[in-house]
Amino acid sequence: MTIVTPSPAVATALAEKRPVVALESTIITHGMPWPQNLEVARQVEATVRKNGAEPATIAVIDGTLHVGLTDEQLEALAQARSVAKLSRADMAVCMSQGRTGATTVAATMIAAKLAGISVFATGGIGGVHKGAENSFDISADLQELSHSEVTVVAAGAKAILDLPKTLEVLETLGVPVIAYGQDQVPAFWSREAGLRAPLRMDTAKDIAKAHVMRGRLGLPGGQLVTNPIPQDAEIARETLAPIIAEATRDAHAHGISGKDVTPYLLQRIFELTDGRSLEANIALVLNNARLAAEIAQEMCNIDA
Ligand code: PSU
Ligand code: MN
Repeated sequence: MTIVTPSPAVATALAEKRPVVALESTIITHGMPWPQNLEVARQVEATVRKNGAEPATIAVIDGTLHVGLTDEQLEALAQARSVAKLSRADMAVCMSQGRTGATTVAATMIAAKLAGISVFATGGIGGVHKGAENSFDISADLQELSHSEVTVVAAGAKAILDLPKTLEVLETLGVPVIAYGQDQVPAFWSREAGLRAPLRMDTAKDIAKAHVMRGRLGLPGGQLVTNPIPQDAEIARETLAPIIAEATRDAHAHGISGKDVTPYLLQRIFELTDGRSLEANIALVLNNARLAAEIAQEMCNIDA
């Protein structure tokens, strides 16, 4: 473990085989506005702790791949103006040049695996964008789910994506997509996407057992657990559909492409919903942190 630098608390938890939950940092730098981003990052860590696991927020700071950040590091990231957004393709370059970058789902999975962390909580994963048949815009998160042995807890793929195509790609890549406690896949801000989930599980223990079994089979890659947003925080699909369409049109009109697409859409939807999308985003992230902590605990029970 030389290429990753765990914080003292994370190193101790891992050495004692206690549950640890990895957390990404792109959601802090590119997914939410200041100062809510810092508040949420702290709340997510507190939620993981309250539910019996050690949080490990991951980021590259001055070339070092940190697994577990101090509060000062968290605050500096949250306030920073132009932090790089790191996926699988950019991590090594950022580190070799001694720079600072926030990790997406893909990069966080890579770091978690290197550190020996099996469970990761986030908001939504990247996926196949609407119009991908022309733009070819498919997040590296999907491929990473088929590479790195980490169970990722998300509230579904963001509703700004083409959800049916995202599910098809995950199926092609051999990634188990598990809906937690319901038959349908959730769609981030809404509980239901109108699509049946390939797999359903109702307990953290079942999810942990499936992760361990996948390892025993020697299959590379992790699992995607889609956890529906709490009922009282959801925004109806019908309400969001025209807003997403407008945000997507704006992105086209402004020539937004590549890495900038997801942050642009999230910010635009935040504006168009007068901040309601952010409230929902916060509720679902905390909900995912809770479930991830439970799964991490169950995995420790199995390993013992
Ligand atoms: N979920 C959010 N906000 C975000 C993201 C997810 O609520 O900003 C980030 C994640 O880090 C995810 C990334 O990995 O967006 C996907 O970006 P892209 O589509 O460019 O791969
Ligand atoms: Mn993309």
